[in-house]
Amino acid sequence: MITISKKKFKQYFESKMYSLYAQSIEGATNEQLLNVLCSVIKDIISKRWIGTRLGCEKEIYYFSIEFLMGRQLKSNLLNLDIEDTIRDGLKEMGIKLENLIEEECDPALGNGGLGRLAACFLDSMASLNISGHGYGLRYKYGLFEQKFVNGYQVEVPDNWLTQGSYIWETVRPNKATVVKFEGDVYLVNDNDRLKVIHKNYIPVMAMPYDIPIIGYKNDYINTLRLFKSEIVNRDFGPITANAKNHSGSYEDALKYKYYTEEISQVLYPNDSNYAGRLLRLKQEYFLVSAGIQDIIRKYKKNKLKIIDLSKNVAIHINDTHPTLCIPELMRILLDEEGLSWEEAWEITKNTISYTNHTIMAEAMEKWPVDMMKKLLPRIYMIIEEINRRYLNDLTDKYSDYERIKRMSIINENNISMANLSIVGSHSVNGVAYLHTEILKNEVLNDFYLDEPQKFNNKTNGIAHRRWLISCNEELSDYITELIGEEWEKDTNHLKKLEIYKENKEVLEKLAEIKLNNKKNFADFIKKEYEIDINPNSIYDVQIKRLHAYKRQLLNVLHILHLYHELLENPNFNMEPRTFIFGAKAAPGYYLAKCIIKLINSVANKINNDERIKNKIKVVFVENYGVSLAEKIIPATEVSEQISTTTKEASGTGNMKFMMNGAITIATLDGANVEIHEQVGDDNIVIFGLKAHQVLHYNKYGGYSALDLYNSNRYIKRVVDDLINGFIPNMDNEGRAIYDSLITYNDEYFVLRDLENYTEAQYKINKLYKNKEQWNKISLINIANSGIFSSDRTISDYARDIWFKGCEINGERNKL
Ligand code: 26W
Repeated sequence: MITISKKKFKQYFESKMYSLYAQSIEGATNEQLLNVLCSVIKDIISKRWIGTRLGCEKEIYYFSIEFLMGRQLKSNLLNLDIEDTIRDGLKEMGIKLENLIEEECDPALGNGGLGRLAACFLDSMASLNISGHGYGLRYKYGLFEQKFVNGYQVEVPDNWLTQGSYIWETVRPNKATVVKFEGDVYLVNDNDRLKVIHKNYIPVMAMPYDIPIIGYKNDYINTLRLFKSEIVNRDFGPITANAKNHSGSYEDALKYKYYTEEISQVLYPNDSNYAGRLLRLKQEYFLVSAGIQDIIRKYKKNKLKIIDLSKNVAIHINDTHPTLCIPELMRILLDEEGLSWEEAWEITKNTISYTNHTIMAEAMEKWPVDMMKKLLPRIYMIIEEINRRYLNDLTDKYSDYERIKRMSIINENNISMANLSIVGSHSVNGVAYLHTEILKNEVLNDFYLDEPQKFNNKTNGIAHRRWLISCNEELSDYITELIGEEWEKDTNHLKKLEIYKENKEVLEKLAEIKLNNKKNFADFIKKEYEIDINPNSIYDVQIKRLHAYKRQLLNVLHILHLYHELLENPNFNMEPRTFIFGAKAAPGYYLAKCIIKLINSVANKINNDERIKNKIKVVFVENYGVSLAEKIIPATEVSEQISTTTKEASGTGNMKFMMNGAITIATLDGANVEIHEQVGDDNIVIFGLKAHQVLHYNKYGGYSALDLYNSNRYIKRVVDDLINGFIPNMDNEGRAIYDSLITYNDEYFVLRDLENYTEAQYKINKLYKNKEQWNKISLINIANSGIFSSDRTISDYARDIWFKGCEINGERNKL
């Protein structure tokens, strides 16, 4: 077991202080102290990190263009089980661990759900002793920093590598590879075999930076390898023989430098809107080629036969962004390993598996044929051949030309990355039961009917070590006091908490812990925003990316309704409530930015309106991300999961709130359906259109927002607020939102669900009045949240996808 005595730690710390900064601890900045601490921990784990590599079982490689890792110090100390030793050691040197934890940067290398899920999955794979590694990009700039200026979102570049490097990374120059872009491809006959020559390409070096992924108290350390794009700065021999020769002019050299470095420069801030930018395609191929080459290099070093690749390696693509893994693996197996097409295709399909995270049409990646052909000539040739052979198979089986056209990978000069992902994978999974059913019966029905065996569901999960044990220590310690510590390694044990659901003392203690977390958060809000929130009010929270389908608009229209009710009748019976929002909008998403302005304008008006005596407060926290979520979620009582049913594939915030004892108000969308299944009708508040109703409206129409507006005065009242000046300085934005509802007929049924949502919120208000009942519901949600640990999710992926068919008497076979 990796461990260290307090005495040893202090010695290491002092000597590291001198070696890094040639100064003593006295007078050191928190940044310096943090760097020293992290560097001591890296030393402690380094031997074990290398050790974990040797002689392991099947290697899992998780490709994702986003990893939203959050801060690492606290979770590394937890997983190494040395937190108390380090805290006490630092204390004796006059240093507060909490200050260093707050000092650490929060690498925002992701947009939202998809990126955070990838991070939770890495934590679970390491904690389950699965040799699972991440491949991603080391963006110089992560997701923009959000500032509110006069209620408007303003984006500021996220210059997170202030010190030029990231404390937890280790650069691996000797593992660098070259990725080839553009150029021309020739097929030449080389003694009756076709040889592929790629000439005049632009070589870009992929420099690997490794971050340790430490398992939970199991001495198991995996790797997240992030690639940075650079000029090829050394001779890679034959690999770069046919590269485009540069005239060597300064301009040329500069142009080449920019061409290479811009690739891993910045994360695209779109959360579900395919922009089709050439640079994004370069990013996707750069990640894929660097990763696949790295896998094959390591694989061959282990003297394993390439023909057995799929027995020893599993490659998982996180949505379609890394889908070029399929033609890239084919390229290497064909052009470098000399396998036949059939052999190469069999291996590729059996090695790669794909997860779909959204049904939103605007999120579907469709790359123009010309763009692909010019940037990646060899890859395009292979995609074309994959499609030709696939269409052959289909035309042999089916005569429905329209259907075959829909299933084609290349269509109207666009390459459907979703279709390619399905055709080139042995497994296709959705991220929640309802989502997977919609994929099978609606969005991907053609493929499901053709190859049903590929489709399976893997309901998302969350790393409970970060989202409960680490961010809510008081609750976590009390749970262990009540039911023992087994739950920490197996969250199914949380179910044992149900025996306390009638235990007054336990329920009161839970309420006390929640109140403490609320007070801590109130202090944070006071310090950060000078806003006073009442810890005895209901903390009602909606934190997620700003998107019309997530319906932050429904939430704020309900707040406006309550506001009017209070203005009309100050004794309107409602428990004081604090509405907390956190959300970034993609910079080019105008309607989302209008809704941010609306929420801030409503907050400004309500928070300064004496007449309502603080019965309602609205707080929009700036720059929402992982670290803020870790502060807000433990203090939350009402979890807002109000997306238009069928639109939210799963959601994972919903699971984090449940595990921290919040009560969910939800539509039966995504994983809300499975949360409802776990807790039952009495322990969640459900409202809104059901999936079949939304699907029916979308197919056959019949919804008129205008009719609702004209027939319901409450709806009319709050919709008119958007344009009648009731909310100050909301001119264009109010009009734009009004038009999205009335003129463009409310695509996400906000007005259709408003009345039902208001009733549901009234039910929450009533439930809250009965403290004991509320606390009982809170306990039942915690007790039934075990299934939503990403350890369960990853066990499902391992059993059904990655290790499928390589069990020996139930045990995963060791290589
Ligand atoms: C091409 C632009 C783009 C970028 C990101 C398109 C789509 C995405 C992601 C797939 C969007 C995303 O994060 N989806 C979310 O994935 C979560 C993890 O599975 C789910 O819980 C959320 O419901 C889903 O919206």
